[in-house]
Amino acid sequence: MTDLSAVKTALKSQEIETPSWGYGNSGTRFKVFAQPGVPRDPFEKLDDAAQVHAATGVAPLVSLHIPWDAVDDYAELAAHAKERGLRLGAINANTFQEDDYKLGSVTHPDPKVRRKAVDHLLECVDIMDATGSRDLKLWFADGTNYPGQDDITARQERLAEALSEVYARLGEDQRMVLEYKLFEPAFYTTDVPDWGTSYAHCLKLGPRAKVVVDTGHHAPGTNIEFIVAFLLREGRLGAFDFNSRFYADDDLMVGSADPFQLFRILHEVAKNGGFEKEQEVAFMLDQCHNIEAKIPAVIRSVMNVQEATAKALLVDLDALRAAQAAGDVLGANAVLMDAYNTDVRPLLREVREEQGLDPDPLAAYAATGWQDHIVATRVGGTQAGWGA
Ligand code: LRH
Ligand code: MN
Repeated sequence: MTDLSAVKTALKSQEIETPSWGYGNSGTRFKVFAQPGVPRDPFEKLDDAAQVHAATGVAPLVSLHIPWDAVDDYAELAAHAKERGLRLGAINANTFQEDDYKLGSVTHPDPKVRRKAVDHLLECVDIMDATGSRDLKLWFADGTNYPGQDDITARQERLAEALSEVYARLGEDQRMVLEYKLFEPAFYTTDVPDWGTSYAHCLKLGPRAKVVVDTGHHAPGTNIEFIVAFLLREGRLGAFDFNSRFYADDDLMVGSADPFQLFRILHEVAKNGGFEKEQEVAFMLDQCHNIEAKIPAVIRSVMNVQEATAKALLVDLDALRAAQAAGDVLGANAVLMDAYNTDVRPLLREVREEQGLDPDPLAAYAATGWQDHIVATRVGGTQAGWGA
Protein backbone atom coordinates (compact mmCIF):
# COMPACT_ATOMS: atom_id res chain seq x y z
CA MET A 1 0.00 0.00 0.00
CA THR A 2 1.26 3.55 -0.77
CA ASP A 3 2.30 5.60 2.30
CA LEU A 4 0.08 8.72 2.03
CA SER A 5 2.14 10.81 4.47
CA ALA A 6 5.25 10.14 2.37
CA VAL A 7 3.29 11.26 -0.69
CA LYS A 8 2.24 14.45 1.08
CA THR A 9 5.81 15.14 2.20
CA ALA A 10 7.05 14.74 -1.36
CA LEU A 11 4.33 17.04 -2.69
CA LYS A 12 5.13 19.72 -0.09
CA SER A 13 8.86 19.65 -0.93
CA GLN A 14 8.31 19.82 -4.71
CA GLU A 15 10.22 22.68 -6.37
CA ILE A 16 9.01 23.78 -9.79
CA GLU A 17 11.02 26.39 -11.71
CA THR A 18 9.04 28.94 -13.70
CA PRO A 19 10.47 30.70 -16.79
CA SER A 20 10.99 34.47 -16.63
CA TRP A 21 9.92 34.65 -20.28
CA GLY A 22 6.56 33.08 -19.44
CA TYR A 23 5.58 36.37 -17.77
CA GLY A 24 6.54 38.51 -20.78
CA ASN A 25 4.85 38.97 -24.13
CA SER A 26 5.27 36.08 -26.56
CA GLY A 27 3.66 34.81 -29.69
CA THR A 28 4.21 33.16 -33.01
CA ARG A 29 5.78 34.36 -36.25
CA PHE A 30 2.36 35.67 -37.16
CA LYS A 31 1.62 37.84 -34.14
CA VAL A 32 2.63 38.72 -30.58
CA PHE A 33 -0.50 39.80 -28.68
CA ALA A 34 0.68 42.24 -26.00
CA GLN A 35 -1.18 42.02 -22.71
CA PRO A 36 -1.82 44.86 -20.22
CA GLY A 37 0.21 44.67 -17.02
CA VAL A 38 3.06 42.64 -18.51
CA PRO A 39 6.44 43.18 -16.74
CA ARG A 40 8.83 45.77 -18.18
CA ASP A 41 12.00 44.33 -16.58
CA PRO A 42 13.35 41.20 -14.82
CA PHE A 43 12.50 42.64 -11.41
CA GLU A 44 8.82 42.85 -12.34
CA LYS A 45 9.01 39.31 -13.80
CA LEU A 46 10.20 38.14 -10.38
CA ASP A 47 7.34 40.03 -8.73
CA ASP A 48 4.92 38.00 -10.85
CA ALA A 49 6.78 34.75 -10.19
CA ALA A 50 6.47 35.48 -6.48
CA GLN A 51 2.69 35.52 -6.91
CA VAL A 52 2.84 32.01 -8.39
CA HIS A 53 4.95 30.76 -5.48
CA ALA A 54 2.71 32.51 -2.92
CA ALA A 55 -0.38 30.82 -4.39
CA THR A 56 1.09 27.32 -4.93
CA GLY A 57 3.91 27.02 -2.36
CA VAL A 58 5.97 24.91 -4.78
CA ALA A 59 7.43 27.39 -7.33
CA PRO A 60 10.42 28.98 -5.50
CA LEU A 61 12.74 29.03 -8.55
CA VAL A 62 12.83 31.28 -11.63
CA SER A 63 14.98 30.55 -14.68
CA LEU A 64 16.50 33.51 -16.49
CA HIS A 65 17.26 34.01 -20.17
CA ILE A 66 20.20 36.18 -21.29
CA PRO A 67 19.96 38.83 -22.70
CA TRP A 68 16.17 38.95 -22.19
CA ASP A 69 16.89 39.27 -18.41
CA ALA A 70 20.14 41.24 -18.64
CA VAL A 71 20.64 43.68 -15.73
CA ASP A 72 23.57 45.79 -14.52
CA ASP A 73 23.69 44.10 -11.11
CA TYR A 74 22.80 40.38 -10.94
CA ALA A 75 23.47 40.26 -7.20
CA GLU A 76 20.79 42.95 -6.82
CA LEU A 77 18.41 40.79 -8.90
CA ALA A 78 19.21 37.76 -6.73
CA ALA A 79 18.51 39.87 -3.61
CA HIS A 80 15.20 41.03 -5.13
CA ALA A 81 14.30 37.36 -5.63
CA LYS A 82 15.35 36.42 -2.10
CA GLU A 83 13.21 39.18 -0.56
CA ARG A 84 10.24 37.56 -2.32
CA GLY A 85 11.00 33.97 -1.19
CA LEU A 86 12.47 33.06 -4.57
CA ARG A 87 15.80 31.75 -5.87
CA LEU A 88 17.27 32.31 -9.32
CA GLY A 89 17.49 29.03 -11.24
CA ALA A 90 18.99 28.03 -14.56
CA ILE A 91 20.71 30.62 -16.70
CA ASN A 92 19.60 30.15 -20.31
CA ALA A 93 22.10 31.28 -22.93
CA ASN A 94 20.81 32.75 -26.19
CA THR A 95 22.77 32.33 -29.39
CA PHE A 96 19.74 32.35 -31.67
CA GLN A 97 18.72 36.00 -32.09
CA GLU A 98 21.64 37.83 -33.67
CA ASP A 99 22.28 38.32 -37.39
CA ASP A 100 25.73 36.77 -36.98
CA TYR A 101 24.08 33.48 -36.02
CA LYS A 102 22.16 32.99 -39.29
CA LEU A 103 24.27 29.98 -40.25
CA GLY A 104 24.84 28.82 -36.69
CA SER A 105 26.52 29.93 -33.51
CA VAL A 106 28.98 27.45 -31.88
CA THR A 107 28.75 25.38 -35.09
CA HIS A 108 29.12 28.30 -37.52
CA PRO A 109 31.69 27.80 -40.32
CA ASP A 110 33.35 31.12 -39.36
CA PRO A 111 35.62 30.80 -36.27
CA LYS A 112 34.98 34.49 -35.43
CA VAL A 113 31.27 33.79 -35.04
CA ARG A 114 32.01 30.68 -32.97
CA ARG A 115 34.28 32.75 -30.72
CA LYS A 116 31.48 35.28 -30.21
CA ALA A 117 29.03 32.52 -29.30
CA VAL A 118 31.40 30.82 -26.85
CA ASP A 119 32.16 34.18 -25.22
CA HIS A 120 28.42 34.60 -24.62
CA LEU A 121 28.23 31.18 -23.00
CA LEU A 122 31.21 32.05 -20.78
CA GLU A 123 29.51 35.35 -19.86
CA CYS A 124 26.48 33.31 -18.76
CA VAL A 125 28.73 31.33 -16.38
CA ASP A 126 29.94 34.65 -14.93
CA ILE A 127 26.26 35.52 -14.38
CA MET A 128 25.74 32.16 -12.63
CA ASP A 129 28.56 33.10 -10.26
CA ALA A 130 26.64 36.30 -9.42
CA THR A 131 23.16 34.76 -9.12
CA GLY A 132 24.28 31.58 -7.36
CA SER A 133 22.68 29.51 -10.12
CA ARG A 134 23.75 25.86 -10.50
CA ASP A 135 22.76 25.26 -14.14
CA LEU A 136 23.94 26.70 -17.43
CA LYS A 137 21.14 25.73 -19.79
CA LEU A 138 22.09 25.44 -23.41
CA TRP A 139 19.71 25.20 -26.35
CA PHE A 140 21.16 25.82 -29.80
CA ALA A 141 18.95 26.79 -32.76
CA ASP A 142 21.96 25.74 -34.87
CA GLY A 143 21.21 23.68 -37.96
CA THR A 144 20.85 23.80 -41.73
CA ASN A 145 17.92 24.14 -44.12
CA TYR A 146 19.20 22.40 -47.23
CA PRO A 147 21.28 19.25 -47.93
CA GLY A 148 24.89 20.23 -48.61
CA GLN A 149 24.53 23.60 -46.90
CA ASP A 150 27.23 22.59 -44.41
CA ASP A 151 29.11 19.48 -43.21
CA ILE A 152 27.18 17.62 -40.51
CA THR A 153 30.33 16.07 -39.00
CA ALA A 154 32.32 19.31 -39.04
CA ARG A 155 29.49 21.03 -37.17
CA GLN A 156 29.58 18.31 -34.50
CA GLU A 157 33.34 18.89 -34.14
CA ARG A 158 32.76 22.61 -33.65
CA LEU A 159 29.96 21.95 -31.15
CA ALA A 160 32.10 19.53 -29.11
CA GLU A 161 35.00 22.01 -29.07
CA ALA A 162 32.77 24.86 -27.83
CA LEU A 163 31.08 22.73 -25.17
CA SER A 164 34.37 21.45 -23.78
CA GLU A 165 35.77 24.99 -23.46
CA VAL A 166 32.66 26.07 -21.53
CA TYR A 167 32.55 22.89 -19.45
CA ALA A 168 36.13 23.60 -18.33
CA ARG A 169 35.03 27.03 -17.08
CA LEU A 170 32.25 25.66 -14.82
CA GLY A 171 32.70 25.87 -11.07
CA GLU A 172 32.64 22.57 -9.12
CA ASP A 173 29.01 23.13 -8.02
CA GLN A 174 27.89 24.19 -11.47
CA ARG A 175 26.45 22.06 -14.27
CA MET A 176 25.80 22.28 -17.97
CA VAL A 177 22.41 21.02 -19.11
CA LEU A 178 22.12 20.51 -22.87
CA GLU A 179 18.70 20.70 -24.51
CA TYR A 180 17.84 18.95 -27.77
CA LYS A 181 15.10 19.76 -30.28
CA LEU A 182 14.06 17.85 -33.42
CA PHE A 183 13.70 20.90 -35.68
CA GLU A 184 12.84 24.67 -35.86
CA PRO A 185 14.12 27.13 -36.63
CA ALA A 186 16.26 24.85 -38.81
CA PHE A 187 14.34 22.57 -41.11
CA TYR A 188 16.91 20.08 -42.53
CA THR A 189 19.48 19.30 -39.83
CA THR A 190 19.50 20.48 -36.21
CA ASP A 191 22.89 20.04 -34.55
CA VAL A 192 21.41 18.76 -31.26
CA PRO A 193 18.22 17.11 -32.59
CA ASP A 194 17.59 14.33 -30.13
CA TRP A 195 18.36 12.92 -26.70
CA GLY A 196 21.05 10.60 -28.06
CA THR A 197 23.09 13.47 -29.49
CA SER A 198 22.83 15.47 -26.27
CA TYR A 199 23.64 12.36 -24.17
CA ALA A 200 26.67 11.50 -26.29
CA HIS A 201 28.11 15.01 -25.96
CA CYS A 202 27.41 15.00 -22.21
CA LEU A 203 29.23 11.68 -21.74
CA LYS A 204 32.30 13.08 -23.49
CA LEU A 205 32.21 16.31 -21.44
CA GLY A 206 32.01 14.88 -17.94
CA PRO A 207 29.73 14.12 -14.97
CA ARG A 208 28.38 17.67 -14.65
CA ALA A 209 26.93 17.67 -18.16
CA LYS A 210 23.36 16.42 -18.30
CA VAL A 211 20.44 16.30 -20.73
CA VAL A 212 17.38 18.59 -20.79
CA VAL A 213 14.15 16.92 -21.88
CA ASP A 214 11.81 19.57 -23.32
CA THR A 215 8.49 17.73 -23.70
CA GLY A 216 7.71 19.69 -26.89
CA HIS A 217 10.89 18.83 -28.76
CA HIS A 218 10.21 15.31 -30.05
CA ALA A 219 8.84 13.79 -33.21
CA PRO A 220 5.12 12.98 -32.89
CA GLY A 221 4.65 9.56 -31.28
CA THR A 222 7.98 9.60 -29.42
CA ASN A 223 7.83 7.66 -26.13
CA ILE A 224 9.29 10.39 -23.92
CA GLU A 225 9.00 8.36 -20.71
CA PHE A 226 11.37 5.78 -22.23
CA ILE A 227 13.96 8.53 -22.73
CA VAL A 228 13.39 9.73 -19.16
CA ALA A 229 13.77 6.22 -17.70
CA PHE A 230 16.94 5.64 -19.74
CA LEU A 231 18.55 8.95 -18.72
CA LEU A 232 17.62 8.48 -15.05
CA ARG A 233 19.25 5.04 -15.09
CA GLU A 234 22.39 6.67 -16.51
CA GLY A 235 22.23 9.55 -14.01
CA ARG A 236 22.13 11.98 -16.94
CA LEU A 237 18.70 13.51 -16.66
CA GLY A 238 19.48 17.10 -15.72
CA ALA A 239 16.22 18.89 -16.25
CA PHE A 240 12.79 19.01 -17.77
CA ASP A 241 11.37 21.86 -19.82
CA PHE A 242 7.72 21.09 -19.24
CA ASN A 243 5.03 22.24 -21.66
CA SER A 244 2.59 20.45 -23.92
CA ARG A 245 1.73 20.35 -27.57
CA PHE A 246 -0.79 19.00 -30.05
CA TYR A 247 1.52 19.30 -33.08
CA ALA A 248 5.09 20.71 -32.76
CA ASP A 249 6.86 22.95 -30.25
CA ASP A 250 3.56 24.57 -29.27
CA ASP A 251 4.79 25.53 -25.77
CA LEU A 252 1.28 25.23 -24.32
CA MET A 253 0.55 24.73 -20.61
CA VAL A 254 2.07 21.49 -19.38
CA GLY A 255 -0.52 18.76 -19.00
CA SER A 256 -3.12 20.66 -21.03
CA ALA A 257 -2.70 18.66 -24.26
CA ASP A 258 -1.74 15.23 -22.89
CA PRO A 259 -2.08 14.83 -19.08
CA PHE A 260 -1.71 11.04 -19.42
CA GLN A 261 1.74 11.49 -21.04
CA LEU A 262 2.79 13.82 -18.23
CA PHE A 263 1.66 11.17 -15.70
CA ARG A 264 3.61 8.43 -17.52
CA ILE A 265 6.73 10.64 -17.52
CA LEU A 266 6.42 11.44 -13.81
CA HIS A 267 5.74 7.80 -13.03
CA GLU A 268 9.18 6.97 -14.44
CA VAL A 269 10.62 9.86 -12.40
CA ALA A 270 8.93 8.65 -9.18
CA LYS A 271 9.87 5.00 -9.75
CA ASN A 272 13.52 5.83 -10.47
CA GLY A 273 14.07 8.19 -7.55
CA GLY A 274 13.91 11.26 -9.78
CA PHE A 275 12.16 13.25 -7.07
CA GLU A 276 15.01 12.55 -4.63
CA LYS A 277 17.14 15.64 -4.10
CA GLU A 278 20.39 13.78 -4.84
CA GLN A 279 19.20 13.04 -8.38
CA GLU A 280 19.20 16.82 -8.87
CA VAL A 281 16.58 16.81 -11.64
CA ALA A 282 15.32 20.34 -12.29
CA PHE A 283 11.60 20.58 -12.99
CA MET A 284 11.23 23.69 -15.13
CA LEU A 285 8.35 25.05 -17.12
CA ASP A 286 9.15 26.37 -20.60
CA GLN A 287 5.95 27.81 -21.94
CA CYS A 288 4.47 30.82 -23.70
CA HIS A 289 1.08 32.24 -22.82
CA ASN A 290 0.29 33.90 -26.11
CA ILE A 291 -3.47 34.46 -25.62
CA GLU A 292 -4.21 33.54 -21.98
CA ALA A 293 -3.54 35.58 -18.83
CA LYS A 294 0.05 34.75 -17.93
CA ILE A 295 0.23 34.48 -14.12
CA PRO A 296 -2.97 32.36 -13.83
CA ALA A 297 -1.65 30.19 -16.69
CA VAL A 298 1.61 29.55 -14.82
CA ILE A 299 -0.36 28.78 -11.63
CA ARG A 300 -2.56 26.33 -13.59
CA SER A 301 0.57 24.73 -15.06
CA VAL A 302 2.15 24.27 -11.62
CA MET A 303 -1.13 22.67 -10.45
CA ASN A 304 -1.06 20.33 -13.49
CA VAL A 305 2.45 19.19 -12.53
CA GLN A 306 1.32 18.73 -8.91
CA GLU A 307 -1.69 16.63 -9.99
CA ALA A 308 0.41 14.41 -12.29
CA THR A 309 3.05 14.09 -9.56
CA ALA A 310 0.46 13.08 -6.95
CA LYS A 311 -0.96 10.43 -9.27
CA ALA A 312 2.55 9.11 -10.02
CA LEU A 313 3.37 8.93 -6.30
CA LEU A 314 0.13 7.01 -5.67
CA VAL A 315 1.10 4.14 -7.98
CA ASP A 316 1.14 0.96 -5.86
CA LEU A 317 4.65 -0.08 -6.89
CA ASP A 318 4.58 -3.37 -4.96
CA ALA A 319 1.38 -4.45 -6.74
CA LEU A 320 2.80 -3.23 -10.04
CA ARG A 321 6.04 -5.14 -9.70
CA ALA A 322 4.16 -8.28 -8.57
CA ALA A 323 1.88 -8.14 -11.62
CA GLN A 324 4.87 -7.45 -13.93
CA ALA A 325 6.80 -10.37 -12.45
CA ALA A 326 3.76 -12.60 -12.94
CA GLY A 327 3.41 -11.48 -16.57
CA ASP A 328 -0.04 -10.21 -15.68
CA VAL A 329 -0.27 -7.66 -18.49
CA LEU A 330 -3.78 -6.40 -17.75
CA GLY A 331 -3.19 -6.47 -14.00
CA ALA A 332 -0.05 -4.38 -14.29
CA ASN A 333 -1.72 -1.89 -16.60
CA ALA A 334 -4.69 -1.67 -14.22
CA VAL A 335 -2.42 -0.74 -11.30
CA LEU A 336 -1.10 2.22 -13.26
CA MET A 337 -4.54 3.25 -14.54
CA ASP A 338 -5.97 3.13 -11.01
CA ALA A 339 -3.44 5.74 -9.94
CA TYR A 340 -3.99 7.82 -13.07
CA ASN A 341 -7.77 7.71 -12.65
CA THR A 342 -7.52 8.78 -9.00
CA ASP A 343 -8.94 12.26 -8.37
CA VAL A 344 -6.02 13.77 -6.47
CA ARG A 345 -7.51 17.25 -6.16
CA PRO A 346 -8.88 16.62 -2.61
CA LEU A 347 -5.42 15.37 -1.56
CA LEU A 348 -3.75 18.48 -3.00
CA ARG A 349 -6.26 20.76 -1.30
CA GLU A 350 -5.36 19.02 1.99
CA VAL A 351 -1.63 19.42 1.28
CA ARG A 352 -2.08 23.15 0.62
CA GLU A 353 -4.10 23.63 3.81
CA GLU A 354 -1.37 21.82 5.75
CA GLN A 355 1.11 24.26 4.15
CA GLY A 356 -1.08 27.12 5.39
CA LEU A 357 -2.16 27.94 1.85
CA ASP A 358 -5.57 28.50 0.26
CA PRO A 359 -6.64 25.08 -1.10
CA ASP A 360 -7.49 26.80 -4.42
CA PRO A 361 -4.39 28.63 -5.79
CA LEU A 362 -6.26 30.34 -8.63
CA ALA A 363 -8.90 31.70 -6.23
CA ALA A 364 -6.09 32.75 -3.89
CA TYR A 365 -4.36 34.67 -6.69
CA ALA A 366 -7.62 36.31 -7.83
CA ALA A 367 -8.25 37.44 -4.26
CA THR A 368 -4.89 39.28 -4.12
CA GLY A 369 -6.04 41.86 -6.70
CA TRP A 370 -2.50 41.66 -8.13
CA GLN A 371 -3.78 41.39 -11.73
CA ASP A 372 -5.69 44.69 -11.48
CA HIS A 373 -2.76 46.24 -9.62
CA ILE A 374 -0.22 45.49 -12.38
CA VAL A 375 -2.59 46.56 -15.15
CA ALA A 376 -3.12 49.86 -13.34
CA THR A 377 0.50 50.52 -12.35
CA ARG A 378 2.61 49.05 -15.16
CA VAL A 379 1.92 51.88 -17.56
CA GLY A 380 4.61 53.24 -19.86
CA GLY A 381 8.01 51.78 -20.45
CA THR A 382 8.59 48.84 -22.76
CA GLN A 383 6.85 45.57 -22.05
CA ALA A 384 9.19 42.58 -21.81
CA GLY A 385 9.12 40.07 -24.64
CA TRP A 386 11.27 37.78 -26.77
CA GLY A 387 12.37 40.61 -28.96
CA ALA A 388 12.10 38.16 -31.88
C1 LRH B 1 13.67 26.38 -27.56
C2 LRH B 1 13.36 26.48 -26.09
C3 LRH B 1 14.57 26.69 -25.20
C4 LRH B 1 14.50 28.11 -24.78
C5 LRH B 1 13.44 28.71 -25.57
C6 LRH B 1 12.70 29.77 -24.86
O1 LRH B 1 12.52 26.04 -28.29
O2 LRH B 1 12.62 25.38 -25.71
O3 LRH B 1 14.45 25.97 -24.02
O4 LRH B 1 15.67 28.77 -24.81
O5 LRH B 1 12.57 27.65 -25.90
MN1 MN C 1 12.89 24.46 -23.82
